Amino acid sequence: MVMNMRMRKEHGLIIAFDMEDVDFAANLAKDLKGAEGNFAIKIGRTLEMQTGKGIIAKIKEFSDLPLIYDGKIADIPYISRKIAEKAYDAGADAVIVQGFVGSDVLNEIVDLGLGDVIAVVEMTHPGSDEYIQPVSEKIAEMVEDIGVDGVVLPATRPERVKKLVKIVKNTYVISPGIKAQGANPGDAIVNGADYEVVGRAIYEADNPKRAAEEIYKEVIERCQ
Ligand code: 6CN
Repeated sequence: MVMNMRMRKEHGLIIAFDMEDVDFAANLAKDLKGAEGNFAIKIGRTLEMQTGKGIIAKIKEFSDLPLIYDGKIADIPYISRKIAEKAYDAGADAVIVQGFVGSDVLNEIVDLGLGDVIAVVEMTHPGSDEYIQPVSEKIAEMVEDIGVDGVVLPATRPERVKKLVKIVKNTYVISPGIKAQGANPGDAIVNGADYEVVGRAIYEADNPKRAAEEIYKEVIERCQ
């Protein structure tokens, strides 16, 4: 049985592993061991689809950083629980679940008690305004009542981060959208987020480890 690491409410950078090259991913995980900063790794579906859930165990073998499985789970409670169980069993410390699917799905995963549950409250892309944003305050209230561990809020809309963090007082906030989607390092953290999430700007950089350290430094400097 793999022990799961709980994440804390503190400043840090989550590196999105959305690359398709499994060896590159494993090497980056190894490289990040000595990196200067507070990091976690988020494994996305594009990487998972290369090998299946085994990629979670493989990255865990090479890394001592917290591992988040970003399946953006959004199914009926029974199926959602199964997906989360498999991810935790493979070594994920946290799983990401869509908040809009409703409280029964979130409760089902929280009740497993196998690791952190991170709920998506509002997304970074323009289409998030169409259906999610009009209800995201209600989603935030619902996930706060349930007692999830973390939430996703959009760094691409810092004013939304500022507003929504007031509702999700007891969870840590992770915010994607930095660089490739237009937000600047620090935009979410200065508005109350705890972690910023960066993918392409790190794994597509010439030196991904150095890019991670530099972006981390930029983020932290903005909150001092
Ligand atoms: O820095 P990039 O734009 O390359 O990657 C952003 C990462 C991706 O893994 C994407 O799936 O953050 C994730 N993400 C999430 C929610 C959201 O609203 N927008 C995102 O970009 C999550 N989790």
